[in-house]
Amino acid sequence: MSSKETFPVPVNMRIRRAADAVYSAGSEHTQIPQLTTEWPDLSLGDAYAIQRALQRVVQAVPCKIVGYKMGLTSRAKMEQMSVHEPIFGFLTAGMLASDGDDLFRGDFGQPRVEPEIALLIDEEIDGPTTAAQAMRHVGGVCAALEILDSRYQDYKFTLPDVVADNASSARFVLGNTIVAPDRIDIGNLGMVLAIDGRDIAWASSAAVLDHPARSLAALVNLLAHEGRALPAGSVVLTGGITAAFAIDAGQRVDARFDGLGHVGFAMKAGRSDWKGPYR
Ligand code: OOG
Ligand code: MG
Repeated sequence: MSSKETFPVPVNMRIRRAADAVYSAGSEHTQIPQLTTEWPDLSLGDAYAIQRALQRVVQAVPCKIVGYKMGLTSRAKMEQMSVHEPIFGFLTAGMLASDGDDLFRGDFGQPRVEPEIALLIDEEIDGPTTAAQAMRHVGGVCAALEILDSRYQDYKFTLPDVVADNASSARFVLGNTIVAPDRIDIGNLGMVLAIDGRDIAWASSAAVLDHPARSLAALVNLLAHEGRALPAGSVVLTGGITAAFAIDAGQRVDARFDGLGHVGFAMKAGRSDWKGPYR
């Protein structure tokens, strides 16, 4: 986007350009100014239109969409980012990592990590729905760590900025223990997050909208608002239980959840051949 233009740029073109800007920043691990500096009246509706345009660009790569995530669903996260409304973004095959994988600092711009409950969706869910109805479509629950990497300078954004940037999504690591939802009460699971073997945060999954199932229902209802259903086979990240923590090369991150076991990764120095979140 250029501020030198003297004629009004049609909104569709602005949406397309904004999607290209966040796509390039994500692919090149660079940071851009917030979209709202040049587009101060960017609405939440426009921001989700940018995210959908980004999703179309990503699918054309082609890169597979493997699920969705909710963000800003806990008070800890809302206060940390000064954004007080839950949002969603999409998850790609390129973002997925396994428990124990090594990640590389040079593959990210400004990485932060947060512990989450992940839900594995067995059957399509079409909204509107309630938390209890939505949970009937969940086949499994597992522990997760999300690695966020805002494409905005100094990791600062407004609500529409972060929505347009696909909710800062970069990578996520799933734990290997998958538990059937009727075998565990995900409403109040204790969790400890450790960096380099030192416990740095403790929380209950109840921090996520009082119950992570409510986060799933909120996602389904937000998608329904756009005329979309949550596909069978989706992974859903329900949102950070604690604030997010910056991570650097040489650090190791581990989370332990009641009933869901452990999930962790090491952040190594250097770069890998990882192609970024959109490949
Ligand atoms: C925005 C993404 C928030 C969560 O779980 O709250 C999010 C950010 O904090 O960069 O993923
Ligand atoms: Mg998150």
